[in-house]
Amino acid sequence: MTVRVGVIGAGNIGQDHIRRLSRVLSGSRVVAISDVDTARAEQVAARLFTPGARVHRSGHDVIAHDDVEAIVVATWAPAHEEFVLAAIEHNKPVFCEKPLAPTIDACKRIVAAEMAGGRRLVQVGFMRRYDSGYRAMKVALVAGVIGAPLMVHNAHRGPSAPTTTTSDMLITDSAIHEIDLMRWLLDEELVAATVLRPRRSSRNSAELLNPQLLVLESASGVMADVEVFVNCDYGYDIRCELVGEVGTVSLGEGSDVVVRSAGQRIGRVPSDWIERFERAYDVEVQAWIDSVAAGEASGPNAWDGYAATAVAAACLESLESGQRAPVQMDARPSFY
Ligand code: ISE
Repeated sequence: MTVRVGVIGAGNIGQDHIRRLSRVLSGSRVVAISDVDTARAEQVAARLFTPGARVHRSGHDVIAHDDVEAIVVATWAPAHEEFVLAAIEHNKPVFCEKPLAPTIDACKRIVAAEMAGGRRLVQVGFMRRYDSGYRAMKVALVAGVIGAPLMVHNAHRGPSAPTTTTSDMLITDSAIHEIDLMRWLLDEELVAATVLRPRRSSRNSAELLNPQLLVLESASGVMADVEVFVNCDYGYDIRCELVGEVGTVSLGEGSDVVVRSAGQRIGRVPSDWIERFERAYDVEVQAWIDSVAAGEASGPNAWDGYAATAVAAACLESLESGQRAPVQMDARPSFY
């Protein structure tokens, strides 16, 4: 069976998903594309990825089209809600890039609409759950190899940030990954957050609070720190070390080969997340396609999207106040 997919948003990640849905994965075909910039959507469609894909003027036309069975939402975050809600209204499975939505209220509206429809339709693009390194860490933790978890040290560094980056986005766009991962890895909720402001990098505007240091607390008392540093210049560097009572488990360094030569040991630092998590994205989107074909939702769901945004909201509160902020989160409904 081939799942006919409509993609809304043809920027970097949208294009990358169109490429993988058309050329890399099995069981999918992109039949419709839209973007706020229709000319860009047309260029992307013409660039051999998607012979025959129709370009629509609006994402709503993509969702409504009879030929489209499943939707990918890869627009900027504030537009996620309207398209995810429309997909639910049309009873079509939807893969939504992270964050599910930037505000708690928007996430709650999505959760309420999905529950009212009675069918799980939403998968959120937390691709790191599909990364072989993070998965191996979870396997080691669950197997008891390091004992009970106590602390997690994370770093989320990128080489440069667009001028449109705001201080809040270090949390809502970047650290949202670690927020989701900590919930998934530790298999418990995060209950409080503190955000510290180290000295600002002189390489960005004076308004941008970069880097930031987050401390997330889990219900059982595990503390996870997250360094978010979005213009470190040297590459895209993601780290995670989980400290348990009798051992630690860490992510590998993210390069496939290490060259030893002339007295040096050299490995590549990826240039961006598309390179670093290429395989995780492939596994993630293939799992989504397979779940659509099977008619059974899987992967991070709308509730996970809501929970991550609720923790991000506590981080934003702490960034503003300088105080520790408790996470306000509803009880998880049995639907999830
Ligand atoms: C970006 O939006 C992403 O989604 C990347 O995964 C993340 O690492 C980066 O920091 C964000 O800006």
